[in-house]
Amino acid sequence: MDFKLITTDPSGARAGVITTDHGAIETPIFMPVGTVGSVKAVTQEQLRSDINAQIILGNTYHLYLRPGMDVLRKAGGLHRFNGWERPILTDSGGYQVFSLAANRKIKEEGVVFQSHIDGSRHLFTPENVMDIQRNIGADIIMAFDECPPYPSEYAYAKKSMELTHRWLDRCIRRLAETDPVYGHAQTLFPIVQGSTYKDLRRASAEAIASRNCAGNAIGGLSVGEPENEMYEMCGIVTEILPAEKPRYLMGVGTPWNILNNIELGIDMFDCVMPTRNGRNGMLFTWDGVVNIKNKKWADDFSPIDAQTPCFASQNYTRAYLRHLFVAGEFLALTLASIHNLAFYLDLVKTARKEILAGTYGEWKRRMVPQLQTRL
Ligand code: PRF
Repeated sequence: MDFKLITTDPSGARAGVITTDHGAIETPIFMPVGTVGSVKAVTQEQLRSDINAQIILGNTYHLYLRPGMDVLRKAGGLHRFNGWERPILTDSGGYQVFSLAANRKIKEEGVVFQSHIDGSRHLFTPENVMDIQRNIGADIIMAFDECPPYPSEYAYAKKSMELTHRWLDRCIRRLAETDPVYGHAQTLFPIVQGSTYKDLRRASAEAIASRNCAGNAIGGLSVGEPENEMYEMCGIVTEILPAEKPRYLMGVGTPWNILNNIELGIDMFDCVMPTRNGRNGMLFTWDGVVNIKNKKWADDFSPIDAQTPCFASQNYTRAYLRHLFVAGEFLALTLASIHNLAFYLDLVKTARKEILAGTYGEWKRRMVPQLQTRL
């Protein structure tokens, strides 16, 4: 993997290009979440041509439990299995195992947990999570970390962060001892933790930077803390992480969260919000947030969002989409997901243009209140 930082705007926002063996990614970028290897309700063709996704996410935790490593190996890896030929990033399970699994026990060795699907018992260690991600075959793979809940006591947050750092060294060692299964390169991103404590965030960012990996991630944010604390922690960390490497803020967030964090020097984002909230009738547009189930849209024959350059956004009316939701039609889930993802991709693409023009800060200050409007 290679990262070229093209420019840093006066505001601090960055534009760059990540190159992987499955193609290039223009940053800042939003990565649609395909937890089980599928971006819910959306086909690969729609992801490519309507949404213009450049990279999608998969989850180690889910893919390991189902379909399992045997099927993924036989398929030739996730790219072959789901037919997505562009880059893929897999999260390590270091978040899902804490948010989804039952009866989990954290030990130095790893995490013992019970599957949320059938209750079966499993052990994740830094070593086997690297092996699993080798078998899935994503281009970018994440270190095995612990994401402490918010709020966490200082002492717990510190112990947890130190464990994440020890686990990182075991991830790095395991990757050095093993080869990619499918021929293409796989790049490890370590994850900064430290909860909402400034000194821990600084210590973690320094520890992560010292491992000299090709890209770095920030975890443990957007877990219930106030937004201003997320921005404060993110700002502390991006000042320490090396400028010449991509920075990925995990699981964030709303359109305005993304714009504010881009200004803090973040290059990559993922979040279930455009798809999950979309399936619930929440639409993100350039004019603000729409609850499409609301009666007020019943006879609104304007496009979902005339400004988002996607077929669904421009050719389906708010009235029709509301009708589909009210009638419980499956197409509602697909159109809402396509629109929201196309909007998120258009948002970061437009941000990139503003960064390249050197006008990002001013543009962002205008856009944030507009995007937050409840229509
Ligand atoms: N760690 C990992 N994945 C994550 C997170 C984390 O802290 C978050 C936190 N927002 C989302 N996804 N491994």
